[in-house]
Amino acid sequence: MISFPRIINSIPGTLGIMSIACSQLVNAQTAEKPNIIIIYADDLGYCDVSCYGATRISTPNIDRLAKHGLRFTNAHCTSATSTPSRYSLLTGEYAWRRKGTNVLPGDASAIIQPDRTTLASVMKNAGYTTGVVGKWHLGLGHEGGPDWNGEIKPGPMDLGFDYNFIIPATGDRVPCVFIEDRTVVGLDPNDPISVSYVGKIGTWPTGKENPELLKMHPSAGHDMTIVNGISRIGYMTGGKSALWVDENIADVITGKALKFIESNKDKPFFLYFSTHDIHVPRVPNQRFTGKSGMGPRGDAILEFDWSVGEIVKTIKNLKLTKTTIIIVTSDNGPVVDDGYKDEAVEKLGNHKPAGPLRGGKYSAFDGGTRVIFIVSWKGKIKPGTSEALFSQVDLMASFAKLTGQNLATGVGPDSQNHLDVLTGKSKANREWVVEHASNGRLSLIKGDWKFIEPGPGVKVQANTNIETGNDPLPQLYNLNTDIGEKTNVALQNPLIINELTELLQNIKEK
Ligand code: NG6
Ligand code: CA
Repeated sequence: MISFPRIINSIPGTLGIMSIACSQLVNAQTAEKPNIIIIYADDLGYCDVSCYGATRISTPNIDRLAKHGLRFTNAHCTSATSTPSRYSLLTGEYAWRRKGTNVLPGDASAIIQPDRTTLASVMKNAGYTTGVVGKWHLGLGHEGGPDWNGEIKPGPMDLGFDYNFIIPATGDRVPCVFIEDRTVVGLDPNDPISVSYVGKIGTWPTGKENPELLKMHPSAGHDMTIVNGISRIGYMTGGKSALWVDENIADVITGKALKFIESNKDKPFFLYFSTHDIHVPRVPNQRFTGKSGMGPRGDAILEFDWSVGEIVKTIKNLKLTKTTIIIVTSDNGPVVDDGYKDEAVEKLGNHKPAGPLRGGKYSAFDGGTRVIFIVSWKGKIKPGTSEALFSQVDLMASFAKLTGQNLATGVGPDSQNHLDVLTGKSKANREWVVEHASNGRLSLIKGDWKFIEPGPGVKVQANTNIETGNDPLPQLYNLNTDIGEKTNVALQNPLIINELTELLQNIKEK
């Protein structure tokens, strides 16, 4: 068993054998090396868990973690959808600075190149064993996409992860297979996989042609190849022995995460555990079916809470509680109907996934990007609530600092070190954060103010029924008195509009 605190020397030179990415880091002396686990939910709303105010649903494991840790009320992912938020988390750069970083199809090539320093390579450089388990959604392979039947490269292992067990894109996008290290898990070479996002390939039925075969029907899109009775986005054929079973995804990936923790318990590890819950299609294990009374969306929240509980229990059993930082957060805000008729709308009742916030996933309003954010580190982080402004983009610089490293110039360009805010030692948070809506619109939060840049577009997204935040005029809200962004006070505050417009422009041009 490891004694606490663990101190490891990062000696430049002896680490010279490590990847090119590491040469972009400046190693510093001695530092503390707690294990770090980021549990990254998918589409979980600000008030989808009971410690953030949900009353119809109970999430005891997340609540317990919050009770013993620091619960942030003003923490943000960088974008209102998955790919860009994950891009920022791993690169320390706002995704809107780069083309091609919006929601990716399942056959996209890698959007982070192997020469980039990532959150994982920063941790690896500090001597950590690094792993990613769960949803990836950052593309794989060279231009033209991954070779599903061969070696899948570049992938997480080329971006600083020693281990990966991933869902290539999303649960609702083909191919519906897991990848471990560089190959598709359980693939029979005599039954190769073909994937297309252009047109139908092979003979497998589609939701459009054979709706009678479906166990869950789409409400929008999602009418292409049927896998396990659910039609998806994209077409695939082959790889029958490798197909995942939706009901078992949480069990499988939680199991892999636990195994990674157990195998690395004696040395510092970094685990990015990125769950499929509570994204569509929502098909939780039968243990959770009907348990929330809110249909599959609520049941998926219970399943997510279970996954969190398994991680916490394992850390406790291994006596690693005092040497492990656990973060629980989400890639973007909530959506109720996200393209399947899964009773989420009908059974929502008075549950408000975004609580007092306006909008949700995809939106420029805070419902899109203000997320649950809980940090626990027993003995090091004082339990409580933090109202500090915090952004996921800062984890890279903050963990570099924690492990005694400075990021070289140009690395993680938008990531700032706010370790003391993260650990509750300081309230001196970053001055502003930028939020990015799915249509590309940017917002800026500075102090009490939230500014949404003007632009065209519909006010309400057709299928999801979510308010986009689009307005041809600038919007300004005082989040301190109006967290629901109900009263636009732009006209009354022309000087603030000017200041924030200019600041946002400067940030864009940085
Ligand atoms: C949308 C999908 C939605 C979801 C989203 C990405 C339709 C109608 N909607 O295009 O179901 O997959 O993309 O979600 O196809 S995310 O959380 O991965 O960003
Ligand atoms: Ca998401």
